[in-house]
Amino acid sequence: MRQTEKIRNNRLVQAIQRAASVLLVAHIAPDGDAVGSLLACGRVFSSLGKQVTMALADPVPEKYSFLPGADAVVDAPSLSGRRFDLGLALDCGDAGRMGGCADAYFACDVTAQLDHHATNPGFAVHNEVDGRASSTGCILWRLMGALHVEADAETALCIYCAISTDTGNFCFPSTDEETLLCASEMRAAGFDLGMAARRIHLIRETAHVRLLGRALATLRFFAGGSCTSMRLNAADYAAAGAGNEHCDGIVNYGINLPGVKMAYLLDERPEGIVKVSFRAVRPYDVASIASALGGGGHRLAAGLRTAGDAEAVAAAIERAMAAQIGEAMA
Ligand SMILES: [Mn+2]
Repeated sequence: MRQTEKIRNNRLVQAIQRAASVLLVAHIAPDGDAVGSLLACGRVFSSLGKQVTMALADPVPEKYSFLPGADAVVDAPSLSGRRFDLGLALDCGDAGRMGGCADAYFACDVTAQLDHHATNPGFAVHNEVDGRASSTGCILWRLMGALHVEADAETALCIYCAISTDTGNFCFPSTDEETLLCASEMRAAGFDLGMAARRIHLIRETAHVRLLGRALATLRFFAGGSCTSMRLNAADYAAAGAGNEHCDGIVNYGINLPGVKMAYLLDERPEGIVKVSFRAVRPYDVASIASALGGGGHRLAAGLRTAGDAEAVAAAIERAMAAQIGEAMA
């Protein structure tokens, strides 16, 4: 069994040990890794006797509000005029990701960060950045090793949230041996996995499920069954009682089907805006299809917003997808 990678930055550990007051910040539009790492780090530093302030520029999302300490997170305006020995940023790929908390962070006597975005420019004095780590939660776990702090059940729950969300519930290829070792140690600390997994990974908002039902009713196969389309419009949102945020993830139902290589979800929004989400599996490439129509993204996940006619956009997408399938067959 491979040893956990150690924190390579001894000066970071010393800076933490010296600090009496610490400001912890994670990124805007916080996800499970941001919230989980922030709350776990807060508990670890509190256990070391430090004065801890946890801040987020945006509120903790409702689905993570059950995590221990979520109600102690403060907003950016409440930091004005306060000073801290150490500012530690978590899961922020660049300083702008701190949003309104950046000013208070850079006003700290010493700055540090834990992150796993390969493009991180190293904006802190002490940077612990590893682009190969599956989550910031895993890097925090390394730091806990360096600080000789063991996870209690509450800290373990927060780290489980961080690592399970950033790995797509341990499905993404970033789920390495270290991730599973970390998960194993968290499991042993005794948090309620069944409850946490249900809250974080299984429960969906009712409006989302109703909207999903309407999208699935439009599911159509083309290009010999290797591509799918789904459609939504303003009437679907109204019938489902759904808002824009309830569309998240619906396109995945179109790609996660046997034999399907590419999928898109076309969403006719009010004011004549057409929103399209694309998904592909290797070696197909939806980024090129999206960008040809004015959108962008990654090869396997891309998006598009256009004022174009919905039928013309759909026809262009299906031609481009069918062409890619045809090339691959040739
Ligand atoms: Mn992350």
